[in-house]
Amino acid sequence: MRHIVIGTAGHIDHGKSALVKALTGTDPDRLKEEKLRGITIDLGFAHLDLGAVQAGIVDVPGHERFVKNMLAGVGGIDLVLLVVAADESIMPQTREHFEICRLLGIERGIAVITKADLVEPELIELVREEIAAAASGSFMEGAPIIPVSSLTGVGVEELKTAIRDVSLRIPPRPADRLLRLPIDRAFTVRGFGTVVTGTLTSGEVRKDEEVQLIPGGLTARVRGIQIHGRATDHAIAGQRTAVNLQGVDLSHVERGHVVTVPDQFQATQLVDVRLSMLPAAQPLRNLIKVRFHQGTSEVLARVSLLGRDSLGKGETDYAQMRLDAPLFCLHGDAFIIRQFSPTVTIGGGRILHPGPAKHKATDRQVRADLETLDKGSFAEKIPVFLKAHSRRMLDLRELNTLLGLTNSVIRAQLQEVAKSGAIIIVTAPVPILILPGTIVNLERETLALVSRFHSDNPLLKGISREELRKRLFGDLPMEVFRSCLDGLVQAKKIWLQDEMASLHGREVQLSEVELLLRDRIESVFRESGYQPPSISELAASHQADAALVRKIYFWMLRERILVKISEDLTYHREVLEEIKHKIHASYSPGSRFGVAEFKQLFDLTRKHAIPLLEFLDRERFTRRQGNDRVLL
Ligand SMILES: Nc1nc2c(ncn2[C@@H]2O[C@H](COP(=O)(O)OP(=O)(O)OP(=O)(O)O)[C@@H](O)[C@H]2O)c(=O)[nH]1
Ligand SMILES: [Mg+2]
Repeated sequence: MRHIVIGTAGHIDHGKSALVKALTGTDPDRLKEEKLRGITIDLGFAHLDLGAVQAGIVDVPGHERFVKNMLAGVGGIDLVLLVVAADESIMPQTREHFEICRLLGIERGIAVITKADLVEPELIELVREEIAAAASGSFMEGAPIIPVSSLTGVGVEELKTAIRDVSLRIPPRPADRLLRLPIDRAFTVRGFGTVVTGTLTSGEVRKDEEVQLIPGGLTARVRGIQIHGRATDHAIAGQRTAVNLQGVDLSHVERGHVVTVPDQFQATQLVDVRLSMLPAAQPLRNLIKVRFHQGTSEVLARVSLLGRDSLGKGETDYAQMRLDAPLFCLHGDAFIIRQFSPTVTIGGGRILHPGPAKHKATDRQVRADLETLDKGSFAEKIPVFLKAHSRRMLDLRELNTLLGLTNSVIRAQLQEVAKSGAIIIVTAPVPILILPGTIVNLERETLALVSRFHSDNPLLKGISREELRKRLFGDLPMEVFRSCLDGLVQAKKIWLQDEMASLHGREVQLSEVELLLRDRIESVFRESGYQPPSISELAASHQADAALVRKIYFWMLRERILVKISEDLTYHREVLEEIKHKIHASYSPGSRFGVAEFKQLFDLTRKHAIPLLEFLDRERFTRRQGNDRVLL
């Protein structure tokens, strides 16, 4: 069974609502005022049961003052019924509605000549010719044109057959996208609470699942779903859907909000677009205010043209829209713009980037990037999205905020892009996508920083890993840092030892003077044996620059020539080895000895003996037991 959504379109009073009633038995005009005035004001809905084809019909108003309502209804439709009254033929809103369908990228239509009972057959033929001429070169070229009388019923069955035929040829909506249900109506039902309706443009929604409303970010639970008035557990893309939301108050929900999956999307106030002006439109001046329609929402916006003062009638170019209020849209979504006043439709196009940076109007690269987002393949677009982000990388989730694909689809597609070498995927809980050039730059900066660190700190072995990360990768994900460093280590450009990064192959080189001092300090520690000097004593006795002594002392610690065992006790490594030897020579493993014995063995005072014993405990050479030590 195929589910499709049909929209009516056409001039006021041309018989759209009467046609919906003739097709379905439902009068789509539901408001009191509509019945009173005999015109449609807001969207109306009906269900057309054609057996294998189940269609939701959205009936739109023809009055020029209500085109904004028409726009909220026409967004998600698969097929348009372009209604033209036989006694009036094509009129201004026939053209405006038709242009809107064209700009929104609607791909299929059937023209219906209504009120066929009112005119002679020759006139119907004239209207048919006018419609064919207007449709030429558009998505409706060659579309069926069917005369109908809603009054007598003539042509209604033929129209149903045409609708069934066209519908069965409509490819199913791609199943690769996440849930989006742009709300066109919100109301309360006694005993149930808030209900929203709309055309489920992508994905699916299930009973009891959690959903989010954007903008606003409120979450709710799906308490019930209805399709064409029947309760169901599950609705899919292409169905007119009513959702009973638990946990949100009606006052927080309105037309223009979108029901979607939780924690994935956010609204935007800046979008990059491809904008086409209608042939009859006034030229659009840079930064002029317009009405921006997308999905079921309408916001005011300024059009920032790229390095030009105006966009003339019939012209197409890239532009950035600054929206007055947040709106939820994705790459590839269609939109319409209408003049601020008087409100007429002047153009429309496609969203290229739903969350870009602000552009400099003169930046040539911007135009090239937008062209790729407009015309490029998926693999060509991804690097542009990465480039457009300030960090020049995105995690998979962030990228999908722009695309709205299902998890498995986006993962598979990105694997393909990575295989081509256009991006690098860094493994992380949420995989991170980076341009190869960004990694190259980070590696170059890392090498430069390490080598600068070496020249500033010649006696240090290298920069600590953590400091390196803070200085260069401060706001970048840990995994990116790790991957860069690993890459450099594998390429034998960096040495990583004891959490210290140094240039590969680098040895700390001491100057002549430093070498001499180093030798002297070493012999002092060797010769003083079990009672080594403190560092201040050391500096004083050598009459050398205290800072230099300190520097070399620290270097010797890092090189493990000296070992610091407590705040003010440092031993030569060999002396410590000797101490261990001597203990082994005097005791067998498992035997005990006390502090006094230890003092005696090495001829030590408490000042040296206690820190030494504690050091040996820490080294797991001995273990303290009461006041004694056990040799391990
Ligand atoms: N004789 C005749 N009258 C029709 C036919 N279809 C509609 N009408 C009449 O035309 C008038 C307008 O019909 P609607 O269906 O309300 O027109 P509409 O296009 O929905 O108008 P809006 O929604 O306001 O744009 C009504 O008085 C209908 O009875 C038809 O096939 N034959
Ligand atoms: Mg109507």
